[in-house]
Amino acid sequence: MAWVATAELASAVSNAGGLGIIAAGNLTPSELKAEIAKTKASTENPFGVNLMLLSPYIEEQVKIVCEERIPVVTTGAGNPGKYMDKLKKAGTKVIPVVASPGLAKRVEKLGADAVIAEGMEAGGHIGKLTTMVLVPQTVDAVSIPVIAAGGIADARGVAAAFSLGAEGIQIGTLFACSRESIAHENFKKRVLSASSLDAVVTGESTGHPVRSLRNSLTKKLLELEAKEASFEEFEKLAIGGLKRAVREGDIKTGSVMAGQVAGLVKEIKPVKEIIEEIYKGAEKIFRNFAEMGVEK
Ligand code: TUI
Repeated sequence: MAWVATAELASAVSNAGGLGIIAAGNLTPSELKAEIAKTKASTENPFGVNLMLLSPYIEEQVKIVCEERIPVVTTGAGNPGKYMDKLKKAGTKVIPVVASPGLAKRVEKLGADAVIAEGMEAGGHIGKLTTMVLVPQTVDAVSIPVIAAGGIADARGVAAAFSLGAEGIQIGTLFACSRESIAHENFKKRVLSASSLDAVVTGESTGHPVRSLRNSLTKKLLELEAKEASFEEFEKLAIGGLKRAVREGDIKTGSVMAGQVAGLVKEIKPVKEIIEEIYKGAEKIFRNFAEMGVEK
């Protein structure tokens, strides 16, 4: 979650018993180093870094996570094969985000320690499959642990993910709206007021589909796509959109990236409360299943 998953959010998640993740996004090497230092100062627990493989600074970012001995790296928006050896040699566990069981198989062969199977319910850059079909097919395709993502914002989603064979879950949209998230208040309010149908997909025709909340930007982008406008014209509108929404609070012309679970997010809560509530709720669901004689 570029511009959202900062030291503040990552350390809050790690302090509350999750594995907080800093989004390297398009951060410059010095900005990433500063974010890692800030997180180290705010938690004694492990945390990870997400590398967005289309970043112009990706080579330097890989070098930094190796030097800083970051224990877990997740990757997004591509195949991390090229960086796998370097990361593994530094002792880093590599967990690529995959959008298909086929890519999960390929990264397992390359040495991935686990995969995050992210369904197209998720916000931001997405694949084509839903969590419901992607997770069990990925579980069947690989021997490494599968972490489910996309469409999870409460205990029911967690229980569903574990029922599909996942061994962990990743949460985005809900944490973006947590108290500790530094996302602009306008961004959080927009997510809170959204219904699930507001999370629309643009960029399908450019090969980089992105899910974000309906606004004047998505309207213009969809119009351009319908007109088969050039990639350059499309990019001109989209570029810098996430930062505009998240940091400047421009939720009209900015890109309010959020998943379909936006419709489930109703309140801004501290991270600790979110994690405790989800954990207790999932335990209760599985206790009920056990009492009914249903084995997981
Ligand atoms: O990466 C994300 N979410 C993102 S990245 C991002 S920045 C961006 N903006 C516009 C276009 C492209 C990037 C905003 N949100 N989530 C993880 C994720 N990875 N979701 C889907 C994928 C993915 C998709 C296809 C990973 C691999 C893949 O296949 C690549 C291949 O080589 O087969």
